[in-house]
Amino acid sequence: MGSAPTMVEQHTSREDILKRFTTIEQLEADTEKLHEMACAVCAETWADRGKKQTPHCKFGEDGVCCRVCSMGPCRITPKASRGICGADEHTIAGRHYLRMATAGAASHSDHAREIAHVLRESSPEGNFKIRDEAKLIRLAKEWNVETEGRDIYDVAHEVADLGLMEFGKPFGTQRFLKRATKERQELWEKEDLAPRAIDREVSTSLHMTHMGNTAEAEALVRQSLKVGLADGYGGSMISTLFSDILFGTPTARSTEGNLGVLEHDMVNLIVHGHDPVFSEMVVLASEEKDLQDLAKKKGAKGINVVGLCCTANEVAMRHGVRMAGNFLQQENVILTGAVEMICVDVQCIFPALGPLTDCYHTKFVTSSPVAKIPRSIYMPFGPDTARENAREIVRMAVDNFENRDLGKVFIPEHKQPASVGYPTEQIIYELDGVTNSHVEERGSYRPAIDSIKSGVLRGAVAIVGCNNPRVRPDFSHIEIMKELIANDILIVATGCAAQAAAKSGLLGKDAKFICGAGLRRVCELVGIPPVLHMGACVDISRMMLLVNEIAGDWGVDVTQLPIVGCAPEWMSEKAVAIANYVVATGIDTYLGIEPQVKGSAQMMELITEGTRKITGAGYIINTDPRELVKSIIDGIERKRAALGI
Ligand code: SF4
Ligand code: MSK
Repeated sequence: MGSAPTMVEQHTSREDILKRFTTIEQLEADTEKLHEMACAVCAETWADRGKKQTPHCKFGEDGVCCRVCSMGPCRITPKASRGICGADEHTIAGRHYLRMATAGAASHSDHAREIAHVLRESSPEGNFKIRDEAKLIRLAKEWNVETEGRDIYDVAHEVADLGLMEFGKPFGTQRFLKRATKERQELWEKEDLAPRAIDREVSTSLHMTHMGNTAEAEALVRQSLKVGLADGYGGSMISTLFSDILFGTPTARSTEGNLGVLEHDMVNLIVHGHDPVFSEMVVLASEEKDLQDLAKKKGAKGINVVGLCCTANEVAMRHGVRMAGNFLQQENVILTGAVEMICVDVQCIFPALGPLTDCYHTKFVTSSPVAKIPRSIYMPFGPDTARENAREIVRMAVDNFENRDLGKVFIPEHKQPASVGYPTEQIIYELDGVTNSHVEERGSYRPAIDSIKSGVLRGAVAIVGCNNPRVRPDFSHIEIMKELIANDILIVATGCAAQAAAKSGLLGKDAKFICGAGLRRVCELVGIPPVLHMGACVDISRMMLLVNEIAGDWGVDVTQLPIVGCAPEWMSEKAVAIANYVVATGIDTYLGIEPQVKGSAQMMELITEGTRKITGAGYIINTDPRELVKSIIDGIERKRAALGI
């Protein structure tokens, strides 16, 4: 249980409390100072390249440039309303949108496939073991795998095989669709949105968008929803659940966030990317005594592994590893001059890290054939050799400590305490504590539902996605979160949005002092922060499970819940896949960056209103964060009014 506020806390003004957080201006000042240092060593940053790319190509921004065949490229202009084949702006923008969703679904799902293969290779003596047997057994039973009297690894291998079949099975739809409410399952069936094998939906989407196939915008939007669902209830859900089985289901733990987690007197090793198979091993290797001793022999106090982007989320919530920051912080860590190595696996890795690390002593290690990058050291990483690979990587970082150039070092001091690791199980366990003080009996959604019904909590928002130089980076994340919690709206956060919260201090328990009275009471009763860290991008599948279970317990459809999604600064194709499965689940999704379909009135209508007629939800787009947050609050209040609460 959380503690009541002390007398001091009760009498501290909101202004004083706000001083405990790192402001956007402080974050920007740190970045500016680091960018000045980049200039001094002739290194280029995203800000320099961004200037050279501005203004952006209007055809690309509007989604009306097509190059899917070599008769083109074709652009839609006032004097050319169709491409050479006759495709109009709706077809061109729609095809591009579906291709984005497809690339996103393929990326999450290929990540999942790797993890399924690792589960298949798991063994008691091997590098990868089963850490959450109970979750494995529950999943085995759900999938009708015999568990009685069997070795746990035999069960794991059969579950892994079934998981792998989800990618290519010739018949049937995704197994995890059954985790949605009955209403959703029926709707997906009726609307032909229930995804078949993941690879089938990816292939069909690419087939549909090949020259000379689908030209109807609505059909392209419908397939975007379907391929999105193949990600959300296929690839992402498999990835999340299999990771929990292999590495343990996360639990609440304390850590810190922002560049101040780098240490002057330690070997700083950054893990960046998405796949926990890689980062888990590096973290474990860094704890081995001989490597720690080697670091001391080299003059360091030890090895400081810190995370970046979604890898930060993965290792923070399972090990408490500290988090250096989000997507646009990846160059900043190098610019501190204090990083011996940045090692990466897949997704969201700037190719710029190659030339940038050349300006410093930092070693840049890539590990996956999926993400080979010029001017990196490529060290392939496999399940059989994982421990040796990881030890080699750590040893290389340690050896590099003596090459640090102290004249180039500047570590900004800002860092904030953060509570991380709130998967579905932990959230419901904590929220059940609002009315149930018997720890061992907790596990019901009723108290959470009752808190929303009574208005103590007005609702919940899932804030997800990247940060993006098209807007003021992190500003929207931080300002929207502050405004929502001040209005008694609980936040669950993943990905780089969660990292923005960590950098500012909003994942810390002090954030309760800037909440509305209702949310603050909940936070104090159960000892949670008002922004709950739920994990990486693939863990948005956890959010889908949470809303489906709450809707099921409440006895309403998901569309009726005062729960919405928000991606204020999204940038990646994965975000398009995510937004599609969130909307397909019946959850309104508020976007702060416009999808690149503005040149098609039909597409704009379809993604904001058209999907509502199919799934009951759509996008609400506003590039002004203050207006965006106001529309979120209004949307939640409208849903409450419709429910009569
Ligand atoms: Fe042009 Fe049609 Fe080819 Fe696209 S598919 S490049 S619009 S001819
Ligand atoms: S890492 S997809 S920048 S959230 Fe998942 Fe961050 Fe967006 Fe990559």
